[in-house]
Order: sequence, then structure tokens, then C-alpha cells
Amino acid sequence: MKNHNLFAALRAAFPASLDEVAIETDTGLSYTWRDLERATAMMANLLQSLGLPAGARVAVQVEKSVEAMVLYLATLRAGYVFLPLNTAYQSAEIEYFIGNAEPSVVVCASRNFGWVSKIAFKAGTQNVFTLDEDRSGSLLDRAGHCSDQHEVALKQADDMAAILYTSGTTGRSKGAMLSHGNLLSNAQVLKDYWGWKKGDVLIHALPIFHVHGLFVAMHGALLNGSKMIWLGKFDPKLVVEKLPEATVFMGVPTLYVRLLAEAGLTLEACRNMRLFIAGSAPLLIETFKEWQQRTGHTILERYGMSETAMLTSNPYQGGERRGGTVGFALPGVSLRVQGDEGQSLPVGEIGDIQVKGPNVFQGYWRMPEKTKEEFTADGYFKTGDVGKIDERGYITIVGRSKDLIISGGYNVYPAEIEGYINEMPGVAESALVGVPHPDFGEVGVAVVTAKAGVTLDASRMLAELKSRLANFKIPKQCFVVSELPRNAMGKVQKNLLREQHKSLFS
Ligand code: MCA
Ligand code: AMP
Repeated sequence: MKNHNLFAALRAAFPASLDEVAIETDTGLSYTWRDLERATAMMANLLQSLGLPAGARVAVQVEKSVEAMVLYLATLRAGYVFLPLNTAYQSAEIEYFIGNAEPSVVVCASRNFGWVSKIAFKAGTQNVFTLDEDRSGSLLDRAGHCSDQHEVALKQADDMAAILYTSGTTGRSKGAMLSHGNLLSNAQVLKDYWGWKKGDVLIHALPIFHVHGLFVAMHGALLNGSKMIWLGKFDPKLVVEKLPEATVFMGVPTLYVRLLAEAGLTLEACRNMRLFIAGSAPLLIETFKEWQQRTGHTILERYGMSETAMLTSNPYQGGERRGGTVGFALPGVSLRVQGDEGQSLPVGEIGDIQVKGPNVFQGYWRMPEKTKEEFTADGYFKTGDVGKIDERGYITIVGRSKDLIISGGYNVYPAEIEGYINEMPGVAESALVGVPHPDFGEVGVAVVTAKAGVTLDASRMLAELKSRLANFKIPKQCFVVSELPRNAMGKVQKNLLREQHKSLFS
């Protein structure tokens, strides 16, 4: 029987000579392909020695490191389900994810062990390990005693490989269940579409707890047996310094904006580069053009979601990369634009983007009703993005029907932040809107009204939020007003608030 385990496909792509360098880090470490083979085997053996149930979740909130990547690969290899968590999440957020996913294993930074283990044990997790970015922690101590021989667990294409939490427009986050087949099919399509070739070297500068850094970038390099230059954190100076040694770079628009501020970003620095890819948030046309002028390279913009991995891409070759568009539906992806009555719209008309394909997820974890709501009767997933397709087939995203702010490539769901603000004493109601920001593309601004007779202190409210939520979710400003604008139906007119505050940061 064929093994559909994603790790098996990635492993098969390792170069024949396992002593070649697979990863060089910004801390001066170097890992060979053999190191990855052995380390994933040892960690997979550790996981399998724990007697976990089939389909067990391994929840991970650790700083970026090669060992954290090994943990991801080992989880696949051992046949369990990887659940990455943003390091910015604080206790209330972690409590929800762990309570909802009921992981059998939790791995956290040692400095967080106290509070994370308390949450995990309360939720019934039996195994809590630590892993730090300096290669210390109980996970590696334990794995160090395990055999470096391991047979990759047998998996079907639709077996779950990962759960990625993505917030909803209402209520709490939903865990998008992605299968081995979802992830592998997408990685294979991107390998061909982006022309990955022998000798490619990727600068990996993104976090590894979301689709972009964990799947798109990492699978891309691994499936091509390509070396990665591994940066623990995005540092524009270091990226520019490393560009001559690389051929491929991937980033959210904020990374491109910050790189453009570096004087060292020149044609000469980019002389060996083959491809710059952007996504996760809209790339401004000014950034696209300035990049072309400064580097001689045309950024390739693509579009995707946690629920679907990559959906569309501008062409690598054989066509123009058009700024402001996200290109064409990828091979195997069926994408359509629908009107309010569920009718297919003609070329150029704006409507809801819906997709189908082998990359589309298996549903939301333990939310069959929510899952059903997000699919059409004929099996298309409703992305919540609004766009159009031109006569040449290029897709442009013009907005979102979901109330979502994308800030520096991270998603902020207004409903979640408003929920926290509304619970604060003295608050009558609140609205969070996204406004343009030169660095993060878009940031949240809160507008709040007070209960009768109460005086609210905006900066104290922000400080209170900061103590409870991931830092990127904190509104960059908070205004206390006497009332929120409403339409005839009584609905808050966020468009008016957005308009009113659009120049705050420009
Ligand atoms: C940091 N801050 C932010 C953000 N990041 N504020 C708003 N939005 C952000 N994204 C704030 C912090 O709250 C803090 O504020 C201050 O900036 C410094 O924090 P620090 O962590 O030092 O910031 P940084 O290291 O400069 O980080 C900026 C960053 C990072 C490098 C752009 O946000 C980043 O790595 N973004 C990439 C996200 C990503 O990988 N997205 C892919 C999602 P204070 O000092 O007030 O506390 S995958 C996806 O979307 C799909 C499927 C797709 O298509 O790819
Ligand atoms: P996530 O929930 O993190 O998976 O974010 C997915 C959302 O990011 C999509 O639904 C889009 O709204 C947005 N997105 C991703 N790539 C792009 C892009 N190139 N341009 C505009 N929006 C994008």
C-alpha cells in the first residue's frame, strides 16, 4: 500500500548525498540532510514511545528554531497531528486552543512551562515538554535517548496532518484540519509552478506557526532538496547580507517594505536571486513597482488561506506578473466568483471567491455545523474574500466579506477584540476597524463608547488588552466617542469609521 505520509514525500526529496548542508542558521549552525533524517527519527521515536492515541495532537508554542522544525517533521513522521501556536499568544488564547484541541502532547518554551503546563494538565494533556531556541529543553533531552532508526508511519491521503487555528467573524477560533494529501498536493503544485530547481537556496525569514513559513516556504525547499538559510527572526539587514547566497525569498508585504528601507538592497545584492514571492496580505502596487526599480526583479504575488494553503499565483514564467493581482488559480484549483444570489458572475464583476480542489481542508475541528456553513451545496469553500477575474484570467482581491484585519501578515478578528473591550467595566460598546499603515499595511483602531456617567481612559484600556491578548492584536489607537455611527438597520457603519481614521498613520 502506498504511504501518503507527507514526511515520506519530503524525505524522498532529500539529496542522495545526505552529507550536503540542508540548513545554515543565523547563529552559525549548520545541519546536514543526515542530521534532519536522524533528528526527525529520534523525535518520532520519542513521540511514539509515549503511547499516544491515533490522531493525537501535538500542540507547539516555541520560538523558531531548526529543532522546532524537526518537531513538526517528526510529528508527521510519527503519524500524529501538528498544532502550531503563535508565540505571541497569551494564557487566555492558549487556554482556548488547548481546551479545544485536547492535545496529547504540549511543547512550550521553558520560561512559559509554569503556566502552560497548568493549562495543559487541566485539559487532560499528559505530556508537556520544553524546547528553547538554544537547543535546550526536556524534549531534546528525551529524544536524545531514542533510536535514530524509524520507519515512517503509514498514512492515507485524507488523514489529518495539522490543525491550524483561524479565527471566525463571530465567536472563537476554528481549527482548520489539513490532511497529508492537502499539504502534499499543494507543495507539489507549487514546486512545478514556481520552477524550483537544483541549486535553489531559500532564505527562510518567516515565523513557522502559520501557513506561509511552515508550509509554503518550508515544504518548498524540502520538496526540492534545497538548502535553507534560516533566520530565527526577520532582520532586513541580515536578509540583504544573505541575498547573494540565495535564489528564492518569500515574505509578507511588511517584509518587502522593510527591505526597501535598506540602502544595501541593490541590483548587485540580488544578482543571484531567481524569485521573490509575496503573500498573506495585499501587496501595495507602490511596493511592487519600487521593488522592480531597485532590484530588477518582479515580485510574484500569490494568495492563499489556512483552510486551503495556496490557491492562486502570478506566473513564474510564460506570462506577466501583474502587480495588484494574485494571478491565476493554481493547477487543480477550481476558483469562481459568485454573486449574492449564488449566480456565477461574468468577467470583471465583483463577487465572493469560492474554491474547490485537493488542497481544500477537511473541515473545522469538532465543528461540523460551521464546516457545513462554509461550503456551498456543490462543494465549494467560501473564502470570505471578495474579488474579480479579468478577461485574461487574472484574479484581483478587492476586499473581504469577512470582518478581518490583516496586520503585517497576521490576522486580527475585530469580533474577538471587541468582545474583550465590551467586557471592560464602563464600556457600552466598541468597534474595531482596520486603517492603512505604512509598515504593517493595515492596523486596528478601536472606537469605544462609555456607559452613562462613566469616563473611560483609552490608554488604560489598551494596557488592559495588552495584558491579555497577543501583541499584534492590540489596536494601535483607541478613541472614546459619544456614539458609533449606525445605518437605518441599527448596524454600526464601520466603513464610516474607517474613512474617518484612514489618514491616522499616513
Ligand atoms: C509585531 N507588531 C505588530 C505586528 N508584528 N503589530 C501589528 N501587526 C503585526 N504583524 C508589534 C508588536 O505588537 C510590538 O508592539 C512591536 O510591533 C514589535 O514587536 P516585534 O515582535 O519585535 O515585531 P517584529 O519582529 O518587527 O515583527 C514584525 C513582523 C512580524 C516581522 C512583520 O509581524 C511577522 O513576522 N509577520 C509575518 C506574519 C506571517 O508569517 N504571516 C503569514 C500567515 P509593542 O512594542 O507595542 O508591543 S499565513 C497566511 O496568512 C496565509 C495562509 C498566506 O496566504 O500565507
Ligand atoms: P489566514 O486566515 O491567515 O489563512 O489568512 C487568509 C487570508 O489572507 C485570505 O482569506 C485573504 O484575505 C488574505 N490573503 C492571503 N494572501 C493574500 C494576498 N496575496 N492578497 C490579499 N489578501 C491575501
